[in-house]
Amino acid sequence: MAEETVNDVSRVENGEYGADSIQALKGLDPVRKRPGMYIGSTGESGLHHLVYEIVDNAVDEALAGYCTEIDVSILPENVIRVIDNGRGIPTAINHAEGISAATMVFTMLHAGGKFGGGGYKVSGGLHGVGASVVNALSEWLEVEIHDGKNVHFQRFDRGEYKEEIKITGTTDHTGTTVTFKPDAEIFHTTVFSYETLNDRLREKAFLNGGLKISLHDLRDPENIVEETMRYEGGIREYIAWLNKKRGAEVLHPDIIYLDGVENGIMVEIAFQYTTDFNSEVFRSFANDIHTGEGGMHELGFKRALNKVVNDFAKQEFEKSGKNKKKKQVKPGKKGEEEKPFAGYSGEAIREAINAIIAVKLPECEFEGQTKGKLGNPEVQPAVYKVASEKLTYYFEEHPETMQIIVNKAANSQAARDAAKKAMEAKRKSVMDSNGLPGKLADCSESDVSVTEIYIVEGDSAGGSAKEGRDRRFQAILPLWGKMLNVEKARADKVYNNDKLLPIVKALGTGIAEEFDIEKLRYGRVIIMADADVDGLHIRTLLLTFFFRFMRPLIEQGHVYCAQPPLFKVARGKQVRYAFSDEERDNYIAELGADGGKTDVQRYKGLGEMDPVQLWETTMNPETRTMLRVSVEDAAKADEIMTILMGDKVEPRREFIEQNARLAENLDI
Ligand code: TTJ
Repeated sequence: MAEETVNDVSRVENGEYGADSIQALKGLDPVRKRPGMYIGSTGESGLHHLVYEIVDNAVDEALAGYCTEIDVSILPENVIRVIDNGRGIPTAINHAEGISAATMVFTMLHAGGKFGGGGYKVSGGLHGVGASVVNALSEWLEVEIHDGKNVHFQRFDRGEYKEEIKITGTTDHTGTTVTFKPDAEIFHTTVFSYETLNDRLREKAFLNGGLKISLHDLRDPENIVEETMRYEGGIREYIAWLNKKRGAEVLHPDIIYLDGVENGIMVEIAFQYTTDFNSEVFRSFANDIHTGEGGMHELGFKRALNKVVNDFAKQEFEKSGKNKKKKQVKPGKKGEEEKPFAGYSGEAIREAINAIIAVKLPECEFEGQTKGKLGNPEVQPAVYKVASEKLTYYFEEHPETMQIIVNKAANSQAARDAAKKAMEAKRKSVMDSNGLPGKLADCSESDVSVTEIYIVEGDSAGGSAKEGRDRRFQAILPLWGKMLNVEKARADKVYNNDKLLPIVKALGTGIAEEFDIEKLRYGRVIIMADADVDGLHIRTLLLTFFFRFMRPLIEQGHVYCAQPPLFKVARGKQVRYAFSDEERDNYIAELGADGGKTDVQRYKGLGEMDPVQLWETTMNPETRTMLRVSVEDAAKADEIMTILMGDKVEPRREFIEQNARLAENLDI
């Protein structure tokens, strides 16, 4: 660092930069050196993050009550422009620093948080690093501020400015416009995806009900794409939208909405049950950041839901119990005392729920593998209190909805109890003497820190995998038979399914309520399927199955997808394996650089590879690439499954039309 400062000074002495730019450079240099530390990655996700970072500042202004519209445009050359109608970033000189507050926002790390004081901020969250980071990572950035009187303007190049902020005109309104071009020296790609921005901005619009957010793709003047999103009903409308998108049938007409502020924590919950089985959809957010791994807010709501539903169920039970006794008591038939109501399990109560939980708090702590879990302990009791009080009140006001939900829980509990019985009966009959499936080629190690199981579709691929593997730590389980549609299946059906049962048995963990991660027999569970549509289908089914019946397996990062190559490019003894068309072309160019002929083979399926090739390309830990499956990937698979397998034709058709590129889009 010291060295760099000296360099900066010398450049100034050469007259290249003014004193102010030194300040900016010193502050933002680390951002350009290690961008990943600030925005997660320099790939597509990091690129899009720049937009959210800027938009979040405007959302904060909306949360403070001063901004009603945010307008985002993708301009030609992938320049982004964000306009809000807030108060405008203050332009006056900040006396501590001696420069304009607006300049500080764009040149000092974390300077953003110092303004506006108090309230709930969505910026400053997970990667909420502020506008200065966006500035540092942009080839150029311009800010224009309307304060109701004057227009203020400043320009930055890679975070540095040559001119102070200046007045360029007059104005009769207030607001902030930020325009920037992400730096191609930093990002692997600078091409924005309209879909990605649209998804995220829609989420923001739902999470901040009433706020109008529009997105315009103006890159091609011949083909302008745009959408304005404004949801007066906030997360209530989000539930309705999600249900419609999945084609889910609802169990009761009303979307239940609970909100309140407790201990400075703003809590909002919306939920509705569907007629599905085995689905439980929770989408939670903390300060507008999606918490894919859940956390304290989800726990608080689940506890409240358990308590309130069981309280009402107990009341019902006691009422009907008394009635029964009056009618049925016959002389001489004593000892028929009813057992006290034991309560339904959380899983039974949550079956088929579709819920959104959004909290806003002064400072979030994110934990977990992907930093997607809300850790603040004070959030759980706050959500519990708001949810249990408001839900009790809601059920008192809407006894018909309460009745439907209590009945659903009762049915669900009965099905689960039946499943448990079916499982116990099956346990003994189907398995080998050692309790393992007959087709499993087990490994010799038993230490889960090294063991892996490959779940392989097809007997021929299974054969190659068995021969090619390292049998010390790699087990192979070929799949056969008809795959079960997991969508409508309850746990008892899983235990009667020829294809899924061997997986359950091989993993050793049991499923659903019985699931016990301690019993897991392999540290890595690897799905190995062909790189074609059938393979995608199998993968989607298996992920849906894991998502529904063994979710902790995914949450704790045990599930992977193997990545078999698509092509073999050979020139004599030189062989390269390519995982994409682009890679194939590169290898053809490389091996055929002298004009010689290369031989290209396309693998249609895993079965076409011999054991040695399969080992080298897909199974050898030294050379293979595998994708770890995140809960989000699995949730996506689950959503797709619901749409593809559900009985609603319309959403399915719509989905297939919209996802002609399904195989490419599915990032699993
Ligand atoms: C701060 O407190 C005084 C009044 O203005 C508050 C403020 O900073 N408002 C504000 C910031 N509105 N909009 C922004 C903003 C908008 C964009 C698009 C980008 C950035 C970095 C800030």
